[in-house]
Amino acid sequence: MHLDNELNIVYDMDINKIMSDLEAKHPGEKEYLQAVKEVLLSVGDVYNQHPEFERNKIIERMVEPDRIVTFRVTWIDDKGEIQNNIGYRVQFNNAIGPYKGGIRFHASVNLSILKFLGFEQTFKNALTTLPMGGAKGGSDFSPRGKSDREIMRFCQAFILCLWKNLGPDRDVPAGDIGVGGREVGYMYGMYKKLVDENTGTFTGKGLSFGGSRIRPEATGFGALYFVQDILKRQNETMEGKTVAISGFGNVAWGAALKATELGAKVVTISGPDGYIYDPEGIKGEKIDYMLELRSSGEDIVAPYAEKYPEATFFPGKKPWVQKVDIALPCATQNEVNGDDAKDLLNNGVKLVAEVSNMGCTPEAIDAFIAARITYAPGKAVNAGGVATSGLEMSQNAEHLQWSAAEVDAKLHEIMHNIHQQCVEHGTEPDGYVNYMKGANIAGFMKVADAMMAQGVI
Ligand code: 2IT
Repeated sequence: MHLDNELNIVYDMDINKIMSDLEAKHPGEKEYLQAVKEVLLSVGDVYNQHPEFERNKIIERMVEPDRIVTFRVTWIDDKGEIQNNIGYRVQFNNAIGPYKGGIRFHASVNLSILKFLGFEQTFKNALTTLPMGGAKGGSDFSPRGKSDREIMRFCQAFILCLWKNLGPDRDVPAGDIGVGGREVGYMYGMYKKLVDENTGTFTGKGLSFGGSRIRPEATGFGALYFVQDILKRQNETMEGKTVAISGFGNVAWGAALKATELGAKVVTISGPDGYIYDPEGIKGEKIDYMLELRSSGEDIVAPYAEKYPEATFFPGKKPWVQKVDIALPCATQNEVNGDDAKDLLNNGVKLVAEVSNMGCTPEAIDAFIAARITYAPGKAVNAGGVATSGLEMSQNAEHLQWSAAEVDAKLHEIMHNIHQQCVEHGTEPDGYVNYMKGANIAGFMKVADAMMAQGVI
């Protein structure tokens, strides 16, 4: 509660009221409402110390996207049949820079998911220290089992609907689940054809046309740099730690690569079909094999256990039942629930760092924090991906390409800085660092300050 001297009004953020108003306006959008609630619960105290935020309706303006573009994407499949999908771009907040965030192609994509991702992206991008606003886009198009030509035609049709809303200083998309280098290449190719300009209005591009070195590795590498900083504060290192990773896409690959390089043993990866447990560690050519598995387009990990008989495939199960020191969810939202958290805690897990966006449910987060183990949220841990996208934008703007060492050094510096912001804003009286609170407060304050400075718009 706070007495505002100027207006003599008592302010106190009423989270229940804000949430019920939001729910009435956006019924059933559970991921979006979940992401908003988490941030509001974290920032309540600092919000109440700033009555000017309330007077300017900062929260009410911040929780709604600036703009949503929705469009029908019509394309022709290999059989000559006409297919229809829905496409979206959620331009969430551009207070601190151009809209920036990935594109997701997955059958599960809907507005609730893209709004939660756009909301999270806004704070994540603020944490990177780079001038980028938040956005997210995508389609319910499923790349599973599609031919290369079908993927290309879909990407072209998608951009034909969206290109007018994009631009290097306006909105810069990138990849996410189902969108990697190939899809970015096809989308950028179509975009460039339409605008007839090489301004790099996409990140995650190929190295030969404006892409940044280290961008494919950046999300996983950045996550491990962040985990290294957490461990360093606890006088620990990655050396000898066992690690459970979920997923087997680009993010899981980068995380496995760096964790192994730092001396840890990665014992699991997973897919929609189940998980792989490899007691000898997923290292060397086995990490390269993840890329091969991914490029088959079938979205299954089972073949790993056929190729490497020392490994076991557990159909339909999640990896969180294995005994590990560190869990790195790298697949998708809400992939660690309350029961998974109990399993991890019962097996003595010490650190859970989300590399996926909102990888843990609120019940799982509460369980980790109650047990006083370290939990770090995706918007801090995985920010190295979008940060390196920001570095790609800088390289494009100056018409240069930096060395891998240069990009990696900047990525390191950015991750240190994010870790520092979390510690500064998230350290509790007993010395425990609540990384979720720290990340939410630091990201929120930066966006709120920028919105305040720019007036009521
Ligand atoms: O969730 C994310 O931060 C991303 N998918 C990357 C976004 C980007 O613009 O590089």
